[in-house]
Amino acid sequence: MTGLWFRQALLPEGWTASVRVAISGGRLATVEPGAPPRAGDQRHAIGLPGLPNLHSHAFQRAMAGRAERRVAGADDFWLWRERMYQLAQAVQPEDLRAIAALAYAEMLQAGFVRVGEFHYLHNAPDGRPYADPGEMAISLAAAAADSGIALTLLPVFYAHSGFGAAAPTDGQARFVNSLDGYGRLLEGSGRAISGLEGAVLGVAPHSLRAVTPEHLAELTRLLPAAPVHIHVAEQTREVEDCFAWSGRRPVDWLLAHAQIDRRWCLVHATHMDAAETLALAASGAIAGLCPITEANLGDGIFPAEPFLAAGGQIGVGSDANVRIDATEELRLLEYGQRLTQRRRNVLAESADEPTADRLYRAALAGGGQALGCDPPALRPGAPASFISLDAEHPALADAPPDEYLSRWIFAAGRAAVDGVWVGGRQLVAEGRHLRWTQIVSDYRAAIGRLRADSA
Ligand code: NGQ
Ligand code: ZN
Repeated sequence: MTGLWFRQALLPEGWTASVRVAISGGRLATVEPGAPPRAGDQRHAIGLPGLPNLHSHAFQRAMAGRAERRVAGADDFWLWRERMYQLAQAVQPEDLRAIAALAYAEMLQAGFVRVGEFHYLHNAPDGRPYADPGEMAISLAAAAADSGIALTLLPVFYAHSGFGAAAPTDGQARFVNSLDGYGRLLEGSGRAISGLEGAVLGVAPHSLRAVTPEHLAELTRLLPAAPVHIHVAEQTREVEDCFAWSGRRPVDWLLAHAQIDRRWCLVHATHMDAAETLALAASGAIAGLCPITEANLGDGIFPAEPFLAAGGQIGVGSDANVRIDATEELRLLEYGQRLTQRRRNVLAESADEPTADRLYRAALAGGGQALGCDPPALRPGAPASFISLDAEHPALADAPPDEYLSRWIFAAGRAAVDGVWVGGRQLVAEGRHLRWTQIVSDYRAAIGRLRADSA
C-alpha cells in the first residue's frame, strides 16, 4: 500500500487539513482527515481531484501555432478546416501514437486526468479501411498507455459533408463509414482499449452535418448506456444550414428528434436562442465547452450565464489542442462572459463561493458524467486520480485554502501543477511528465516524418 499525505486536500466536504490517503489496487483505500503522515509517505502541500478533459482531437496538436497567419479569402473556421484536413490526411498510425502521447502528457502536466478522445481518423489515407478497423484506435490506446492518462474513447461516425446527406468530400475519406463498418470499428475499438485500466467506450455521431436522422437513431442504440457525444451549433453557418434543411436550429432539432438526456454531451452548443438554452439545461445533458478552441476558431461565445442559472451542466475540453491547460479553459470561459457583459465574476453562483470553485466544481461533475465515469473525488473507493499544487508558486503565497482554486485558476495557471497521479500511478513530478524526454523525442520524429511527407 502506498501512502501520501497532504497539508490541505480538497475532499467532497471541502478543504481539509492534514489528510492521509492510502492507495491500493489503483484506488483510494482510505482517506483520513486530521491524520499525521507516516514514515515513507510522500508529502505534498495541496491535493485535489484532477479534471476530466471531455473533448480532444489529439492529432491536431501537431498543427498548434501553425495556422496563425491570415489566408486569402474569408479566413474562417471552414478554411482552417481545409488546413486541418491536410494534416488528417497525412498522419500514419505511428505518427498518431506519438502526437497523441505528447498531447496526453501535456494534458496530465496541465491537471487533466482523463481525456475524451473524439476520434475520427479511421481509414487509411486512400479511404480504405485498415485490415484491423481499430488500427488507429490501437495508436490512441498506446498513447494513453505511454502517458498514463485515463481514456474515454469516442469513435466517431461520419457519413456526409453537409445537411441533407450530401456526399462526403475527398478530404473526408479517412473519416467515412457505413453503419456496418462502424459496428466493426466499435468492436475493434473495444479490443484496442481492453488492456487499459478504467477505459470507457462511447459513440459519437460527428455532427448533424455528417449523419442522417436515421443514423442518429441507430447509433444511440448500439451501446445503450454509453456516453453519446456530438458537435453542435458551433458556427453560425451551421445554424443557418440546419434551419434551411429542417426549419429548426441545431440544438432545437436535436432536442426534438433525439432523446437528449444524461448520456449526451453536446460539444460547443455555442449558438442557442433563449428557449434552446433553457431546454438544453433541463435535459440533463452536458454542454461540452472548449473555450480556447472556440476563441481560436472564431466560433462565438456560449450563453453560460443563463445556461448555468437554469441548472445546466458543463464540462471543458481542449478540442483542437492549440493550448492545453485546464485552468485556461475555465478562465477563458469566465472572461468571455466578462468581456461581453462588462461585469466581473459572472459565472459565480453566489457571493459565498469563489468563481473559480464554481467553475472547477462544474467541470469536475460535468466532465465525469460526459466521460461515463464518476467525477474524480478524494474519497475511499474512488480511483486514485488526483493532482498536487506547488504551494511555493508565488501566486499561492499566503493563500488561505478557500483561495487555492482562485489563485491556481486565475493567477498561476498550469505552472502550479506539481504532481499528477492516475489510478494510483504517479505520472508527473515537479510539473514534468516522468516520460517527457522520450515522449518529446518520439513527437519530434513524427513531425519530421510528416514534414518529409509533405515536402
Ligand atoms: C473536428 N473541430 O471534427 O475536428 C472539428 C472540425 C468539423 C471543431 N469543430 C471539423 N473544433 O466540425 O467539421
Ligand atoms: Zn471537436
